[in-house]
Amino acid sequence: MQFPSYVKHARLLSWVSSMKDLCKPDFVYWCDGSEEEYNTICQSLVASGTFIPLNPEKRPNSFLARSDPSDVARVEDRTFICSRRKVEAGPTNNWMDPKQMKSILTSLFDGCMRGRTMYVIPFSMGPIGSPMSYIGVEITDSAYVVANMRIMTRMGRKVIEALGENGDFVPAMHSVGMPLAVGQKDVPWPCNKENKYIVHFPETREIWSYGSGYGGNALLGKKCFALRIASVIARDQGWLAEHMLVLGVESPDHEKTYVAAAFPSACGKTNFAMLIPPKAFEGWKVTTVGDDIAWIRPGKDGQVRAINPEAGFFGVAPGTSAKSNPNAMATIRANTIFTNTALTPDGDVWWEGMTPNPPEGLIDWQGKPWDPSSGKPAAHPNARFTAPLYQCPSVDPEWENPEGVPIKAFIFGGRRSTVYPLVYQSFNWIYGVYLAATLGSETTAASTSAVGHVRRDPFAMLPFCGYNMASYFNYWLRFGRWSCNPPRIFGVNWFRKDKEGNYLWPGFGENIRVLKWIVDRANNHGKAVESPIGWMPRYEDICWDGLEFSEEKWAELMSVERDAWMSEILSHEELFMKLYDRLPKELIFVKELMISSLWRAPEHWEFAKVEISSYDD
Ligand code: TSX
Ligand code: MN
Repeated sequence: MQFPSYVKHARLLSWVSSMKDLCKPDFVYWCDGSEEEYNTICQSLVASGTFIPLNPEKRPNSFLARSDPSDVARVEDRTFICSRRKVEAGPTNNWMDPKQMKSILTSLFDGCMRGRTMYVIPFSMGPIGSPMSYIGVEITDSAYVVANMRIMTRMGRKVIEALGENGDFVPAMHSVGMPLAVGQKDVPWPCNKENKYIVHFPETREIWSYGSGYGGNALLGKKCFALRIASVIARDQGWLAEHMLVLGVESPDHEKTYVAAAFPSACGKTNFAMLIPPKAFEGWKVTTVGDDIAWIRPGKDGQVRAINPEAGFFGVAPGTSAKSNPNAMATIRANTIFTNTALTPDGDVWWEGMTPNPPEGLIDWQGKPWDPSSGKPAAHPNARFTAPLYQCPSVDPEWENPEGVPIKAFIFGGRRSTVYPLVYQSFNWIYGVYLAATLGSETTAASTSAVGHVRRDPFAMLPFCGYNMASYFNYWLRFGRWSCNPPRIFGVNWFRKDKEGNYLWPGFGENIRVLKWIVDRANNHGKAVESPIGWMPRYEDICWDGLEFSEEKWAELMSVERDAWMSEILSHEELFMKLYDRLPKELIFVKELMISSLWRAPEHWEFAKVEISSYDD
């Protein structure tokens, strides 16, 4: 079998050749990344029944894929960090000895591509040639993966050229784990129902994924490379690979400020990345650099800069609507792959939350006529769209700047119906690391555990950190010391409720009011008062143009209750206990200082009562 003559990279050629010998595919195909190739791949997916072409009038050049019902999400219990020492993976990751894992994988991959084509996908995370970018090569037996990788990354021959003869790349092996015997008919969504492995070797910087064709399990540039492997490379090289969106805020006088924000799942991260300010905020604009991952490093001038390593959105469809996120709806108007949404009779897609009422005659995500009275959703709750980033109306003009964009603030937010105020600024970097390390979010119906239970998700990185989480906290503390003017750190909570269970804050576009205060603070000209947990905006520090919101409601939304915080801090301690052996001492000290601040402040801290004399000494 002949490899393309334009590939001159000896290590790449020998790796592909040895993987071909191991997996024993019928064919090997090197992806060139061209549009013709994309069209050919999509047509072959239509022919195999994996893709359903959507109505070109409604959704040009777009397709619907239905996965196997057993292969609908990332599999965290099958995700492994295989460092030589278990302590390097830490208590929050699954671990196995790398030699033992390699031997399991070698036998699983032996002959796993029989009857299939092995695709070689060279891809760049970040703009090709940027000093902040990294190259990977994914080998896969899934044409669905090829089509998605073409949208999500810069892919193909131009990456091979950037790699040259000696460039560094991360090898990423993927198989759906379903070889075909001679004459055996394929299925639309091949996968392995019994056996799945999502494996990372942080020391040798390799990824091996077996048995799943879905999302982060199979599109290896995203969570596996850009977060788990990149977090290790970043630690070794002095930068950060974070689970963060990046957005720009432009004021009416054209002051542009970029921020990066981390949220656990089901907090509306993509909606925030594409926020449209309300009418009263005319002249204000939010622009989108990325909605999921940020690679961040201190520039030569000490200014922290970020790139989005991705080139597309792999977004959760349910809940996305013209009301919640018009920019996302415009982004997915064409050239989009939908996975596990419902299908309308006129060949378009639909999901829960897209319109108030479902259209009639829907076909559900499993391809069956949908019965609205069944109580089952028409689209899978984790249904996705894959769409190019440049199609987003709010795309930032600098989104492909090879130097990245300057980051002035880090924002961390969770879904918390109680305890946490709408917004606060940490006193300093160390308090900010505490805030991020103790990030938590209430589970929603979309998750598997009890609704309303707080799950800790430090830095929104719990499933995505490729090394010991406590070492990661320590690394963040060190990172702050290198930067002479590190980004300011903020906490936000769009989801606080009143005693009747109503959301106190309107959220969505109105979040620009919070964002304005944050960028004002980050640029050193916003006002705030000191609360027991950090700096906070008073009612008069927020711009209320075009929104009726009472001072009383603000006091409730922003209150800091001693008792609630005491039990909250106990729950932080639970996390700290789990990470005890490497936990940075700074986090213990901040915890103690917060307890003492809460005791010295009024039991129910709110702005109306903030006077120095009211502090109980
Ligand atoms: O995405 C959300 N954001 C961020 C938007 C920029 N959501 C959806 C989360 C599900 C993934 C929100 N939901 C937000 C929010 O700020 N806030 C809420 C809670 C909420 C829901 C409905 C209303 C208000 C708040 N409705 C009315 O007030 C009418
Ligand atoms: Mn994510």
